[in-house]
Amino acid sequence: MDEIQDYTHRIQNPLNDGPSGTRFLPRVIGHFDLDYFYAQVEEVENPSLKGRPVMVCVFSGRTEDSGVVGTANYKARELGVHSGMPIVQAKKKLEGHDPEVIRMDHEKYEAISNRIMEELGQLVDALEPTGIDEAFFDITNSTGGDYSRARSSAESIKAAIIGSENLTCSIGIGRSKVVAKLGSDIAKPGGLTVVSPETTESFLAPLDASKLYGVGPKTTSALEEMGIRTVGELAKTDPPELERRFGRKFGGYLLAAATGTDVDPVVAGLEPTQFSRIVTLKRDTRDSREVTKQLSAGMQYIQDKLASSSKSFKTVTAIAILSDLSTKTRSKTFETTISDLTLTRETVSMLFEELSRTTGKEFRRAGVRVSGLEDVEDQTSLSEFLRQTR
Ligand code: DCP
Ligand code: CA
Ligand code: CA
Repeated sequence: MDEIQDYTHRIQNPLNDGPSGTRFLPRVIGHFDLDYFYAQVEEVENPSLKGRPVMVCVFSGRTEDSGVVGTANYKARELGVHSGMPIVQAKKKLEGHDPEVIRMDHEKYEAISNRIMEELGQLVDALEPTGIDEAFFDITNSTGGDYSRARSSAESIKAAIIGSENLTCSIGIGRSKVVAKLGSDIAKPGGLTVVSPETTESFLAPLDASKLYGVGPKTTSALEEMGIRTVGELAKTDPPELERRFGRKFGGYLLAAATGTDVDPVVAGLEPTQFSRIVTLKRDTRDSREVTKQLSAGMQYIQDKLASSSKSFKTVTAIAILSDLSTKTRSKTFETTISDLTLTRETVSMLFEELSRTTGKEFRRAGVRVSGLEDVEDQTSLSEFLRQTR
């Protein structure tokens, strides 16, 4: 029972009431993140790629090689390639190493992601996806708050994903979301970090504060100005000092994060992977300007969805439903994420123009979809924190 005594921020768990009616369990929170996700998917699909540097790229289409690397396998990373690097530069790094350059296929990765989330949801008490290849989960009840059972549980999850999709992931287990997330980061690739309640403080202290969930570049430099670099230093800072600089809510969160006592719960629910809107046109037409105009309200709706969920997108798709009711789509994937759909009006219009040209038919209905959703930077889905401050 030592672990329970050691845990200062106890969460009452009504589903786990003991005979006396109340029982406190140390929370067991996990975070899982798939290893080099898009590139690993490509390796699984084509095993001959294993051992070779692989990068999955977004081509902008301007010149043959213009665009950026979305992700790369570890072989390519060892040679200096990273996400966001221009393709031309990455190719130079891999010269003479027999690289494989693959075009990003969002829909394929999303389908795999959806299957994995579905499966994981069955293995944990609550699952909260936070991106295409990661999720928080709660296993307090199913482990009875026991950290050695939590370790077996995490191992079963890893085995399940290998069994069904042949993909490896990294998992962190701890008493809070922040600890769990740090654990999975450190475990990459393929590992498992279990931080028991009693080792939490010593685990956190030496880490860079910038590694904390929700601490982006802006917060990091503000902390540096205050002379705070490590999580241990942050943990020892006077609460009023943090509150003055960051406000009561975020200041309080930072301190909790640094001590592994952030109480943000795992909120079950599927993270949206796309937003879309389809309208029936006033009359059948192939005029792309007219179609885009009639989609204005739909685009505004998607814009509002993006804003309220703090999401940006990578891919925009024009959807055309022809008079014979067949559906045709045309997409564009951008090099960087975009948070304002209205800025892509021209692109949407251009995609409809292409659809009009290639189908040679009139559209009855038309729609827009944004996908490849990501959290807007510095606003990671600390769901509780954001809900309160928005
Ligand atoms: N991604 C992207 N562009 C970026 C970053 C990521 O397209 N700038 C995509 C490709 C990644 C996926 O999102 O495979 C998941 O992102 P991660 O940050 O989790 O990175 P990886 O899974 O690729 O690598 P790691 O093993 O470090 O988690
Ligand atoms: Ca990943
Ligand atoms: Ca990730």
